[in-house]
Amino acid sequence: MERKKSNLAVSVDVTKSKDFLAIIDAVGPFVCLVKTHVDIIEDFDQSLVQQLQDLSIKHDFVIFEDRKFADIGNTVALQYSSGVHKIANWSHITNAHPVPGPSIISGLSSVGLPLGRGLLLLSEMSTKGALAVGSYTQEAVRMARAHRDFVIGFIAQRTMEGIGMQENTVDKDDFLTLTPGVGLDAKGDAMGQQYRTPRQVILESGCDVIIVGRGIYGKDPGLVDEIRAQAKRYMEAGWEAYQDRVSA
Ligand code: BMP
Repeated sequence: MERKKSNLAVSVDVTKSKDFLAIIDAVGPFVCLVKTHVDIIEDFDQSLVQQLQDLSIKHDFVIFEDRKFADIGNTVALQYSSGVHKIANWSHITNAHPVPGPSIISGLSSVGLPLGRGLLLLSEMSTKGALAVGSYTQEAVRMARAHRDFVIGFIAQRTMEGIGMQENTVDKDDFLTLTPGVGLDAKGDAMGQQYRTPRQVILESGCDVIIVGRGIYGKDPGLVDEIRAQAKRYMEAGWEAYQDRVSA
């Protein structure tokens, strides 16, 4: 993030590998991270993974497969390491719902730790009516604190710093907060998504990274110049809000 002066992550939720790679190559210079949902790609094969890794090196970004694991330890270890996608082989970080309890972290870390991978826990969600609130969020943060060797942060709507801690605790967290539900032009979509601006997310809510999908690639993945311009716009808005937060 510091090297590229970017706290922008782009979520590339398209179904064709040609569009997927074209968007990533266009936004690459502006992002610290690319977030994927490889299970929506219709023509997925292992060569796509190789090309994604090449782009990650070319543009210096981290790869995050947004897999949202949510099962027992034994099952998530298999889903993470095996199957068609073999996520652990190529995705630097992935994420999990804390709903099964700490065993989900043990299962995933048995695969990911030896490979130097990291995990994000979903302690909140951006959607209307989300159930990840209150004590659920607090327990997610406690789970993360108990597994600092593998958990590097959260998908959440605000910083999780200090949540669930006793008052006067001197212990400080050092987790990242990556936040989806970010848009400069829309307030939401027709399926419950809710958007806030980079300023609200980074400056007011103390998050670190903005995750932007449709706000950048829009409706037509072929408009590469427009996608590049939007990526630059979101990168500048995110970084300016971050600079304002750290200098406040
Ligand atoms: P968009 O900016 O187009 O709404 O996309 C948001 C992305 O972030 C999607 O890939 C979605 O799966 C993900 N996401 C989210 O929107 N809210 C959450 O709480 C967690 C997510 O992973």
